[in-house]
Amino acid sequence: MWNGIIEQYRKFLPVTDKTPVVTLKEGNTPLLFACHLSKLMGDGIEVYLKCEGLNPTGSFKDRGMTLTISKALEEGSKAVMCASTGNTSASASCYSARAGIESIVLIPEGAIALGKLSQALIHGSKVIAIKGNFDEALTLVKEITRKHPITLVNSINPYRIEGQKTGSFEICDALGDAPDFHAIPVGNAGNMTAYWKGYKEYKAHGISKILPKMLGFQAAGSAPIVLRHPVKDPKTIATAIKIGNPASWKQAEAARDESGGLIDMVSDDEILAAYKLLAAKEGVFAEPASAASVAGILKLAKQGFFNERRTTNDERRIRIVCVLTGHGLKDPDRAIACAEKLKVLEPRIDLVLKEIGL
Ligand code: AN7
Repeated sequence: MWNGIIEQYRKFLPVTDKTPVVTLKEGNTPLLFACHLSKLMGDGIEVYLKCEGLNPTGSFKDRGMTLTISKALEEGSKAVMCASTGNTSASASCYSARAGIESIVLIPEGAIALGKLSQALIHGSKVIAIKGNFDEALTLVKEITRKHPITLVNSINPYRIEGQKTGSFEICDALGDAPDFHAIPVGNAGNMTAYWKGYKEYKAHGISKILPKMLGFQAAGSAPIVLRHPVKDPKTIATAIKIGNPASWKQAEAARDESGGLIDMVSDDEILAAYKLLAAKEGVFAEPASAASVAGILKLAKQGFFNERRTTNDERRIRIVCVLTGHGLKDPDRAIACAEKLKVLEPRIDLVLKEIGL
C-alpha cells in the first residue's frame, strides 16, 4: 500500500522514528506517455507527463509540505507562514489543518487562481491579501518569521526541497532510469532545484545510470533568470509562476549548468496553446503554469534542439519528462476564458440538432 512519500523514500529523507508523519498519501502520481505530443516532437522522441495535479491538494507542493509540516510538528512549532502565488498556500493550509497547527498565508491581491484561494480559506488558514506582488509578500514573510516564533514554509525551508526531490525518484522508478531531458516550469525555482537534487542522489546510490539535462521554462513576462536581472513588475497569465525574483535563483542556475541544460522563456500565447493541446489531445487538464514545460519543449523542437543532440548511431529513443505541476481545476476562470463561448438554447430538439449539425 502507498503511504505517502515519507514512508516510500524514508532513507533519502531527514526523518527519524520520532518524526510524526503528517501525510495525505501524496506522491505516486501517474507518469503518462503523451501520444500526440510525442508525434509532434518528431521521430524517436518520447514525451512523458508527470501529473502532479493528482496530489491531494492538486499540486506538487504536497511532496514538500508533508515533510515540512511533519518537521515543524516535530520541532514543536505552533504556527507556519508562507507567501504564495496560490499552490503553496493551498498545500500549507491543508497540511497544517491536518497537523493541528495554525497557518498564515500572504497572497498578492487579485493575482491568485480561484481554486487555490478557496483551498486556503476552507482549510482554515489566516489568509491575508496584500496590495503588492509575490516577491513583496515573500519579503514580508521572511522578515516576520525571522523575528517571531513562526515557521517559514516557503521553499527557502530546506525540507520543502527534500520532499519535492521525491518526484525524480518516482520518475526513475517508472522509467527504469532517468529521462534524457527533464522539462519544468520555473517560478521561485525550488522545484527545478529539488528535481536535480533527486536525480543526483538516485545516481549516487546506483539506482539510476544517467542524469537528465534540466530544461527550465519561465513565462516571458516574468523571466528574471533568462534576462539575468530581477523583474520588478512581472506579468503573465500563468499566475503560479508570476515571480520576479526567485528565491532559488542560484540553485536553478547550478542545476542548469551542471546538467548541461538551459533555462528559457515562453510567451503567454505559447503557454495557452500548450494548455489547450494537453487538455484537447492528451486528456490532461493542467493549469497554465504547468503547460509552460510543454510549451518549452515544443519551442525547442521547432528550433531543432532535440535532433541536434541525437548522434547518428544512437538507436535509443530520446525520453523527455514534462512535469505538470498543478491541476487545471485550480484555475477554472482561465479554462472558461479561453474556451469557445457557451451556447445557451431553448430546450427544443430542433435547436439542439441544428447546433450539432444534424
Ligand atoms: C503550478 O505557490 O511559488 O519554481 O507560491 O504553483 O518551485 O516555484 C508556485 C509555484 C510551477 C513553480 N507550477 O515552481 C507558490 C508558488 C505551479 C506552481 C510553479 C509553481 P517553483
